Amino acid sequence: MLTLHHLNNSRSQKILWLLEELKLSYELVNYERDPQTLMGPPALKALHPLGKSPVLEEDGHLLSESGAITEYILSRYGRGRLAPDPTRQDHMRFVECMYFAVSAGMNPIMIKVYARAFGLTGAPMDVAATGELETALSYIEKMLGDGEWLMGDMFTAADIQMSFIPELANAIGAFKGHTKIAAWQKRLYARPAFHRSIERGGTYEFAAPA
Ligand SMILES: N[C@@H](CCC(=O)N[C@@H](CS)C(=O)NCC(=O)O)C(=O)O
Repeated sequence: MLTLHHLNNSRSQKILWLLEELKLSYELVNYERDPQTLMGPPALKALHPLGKSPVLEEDGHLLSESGAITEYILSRYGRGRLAPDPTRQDHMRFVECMYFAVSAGMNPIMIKVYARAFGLTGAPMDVAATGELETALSYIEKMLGDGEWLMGDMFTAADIQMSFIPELANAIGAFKGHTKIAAWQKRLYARPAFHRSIERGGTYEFAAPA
């Protein structure tokens, strides 16, 4: 049995959504952010040395890192769903998206979050991160092109993973004018599995089309 250790208003929502898209059976353990500090509770640190969510548990084994969890779920339970076949040319882009979503796409956001937390808004590193974030968002916009999803007409786990970037960019006031991303978000939030993930996990405040 799979168990997802889920923190409210976090990227753990993507895993919940993925589990719902694949219609897998799983248990959910909910953790709440501290309303003042927004940090996860001590129970998350007691669960795993990194103290972050998501954590996936299966038969007593723990897996952290949303990208790794997504890859594990797809390879173990996906049966070819939500990913282009590796022999297809666009599999290359799929893999790129999966890594971009947790690295180059997220890095400038985290720099800006820390800059704000430590009173460094407007400092050179914050300004540089603003530029990098704009580049990342423009790249997502370019990948979407005139397609419905990142892989054109095929909805994949890359759409789920990547959706967190504009959500967070919006949450820190750094999203404006990317109309293709905004239209894509509307399609994402219309998916029944997304709604099931909200019903199961509770409020998800980042789900606001920018
Ligand atoms: N690289 C990790 C990052 C995990 C992470 O930072 N999770 C945040 C929520 S989005 C968290 O648990 N924050 C609570 C805390 O730091 O106390 C992943 O992709 O899973």
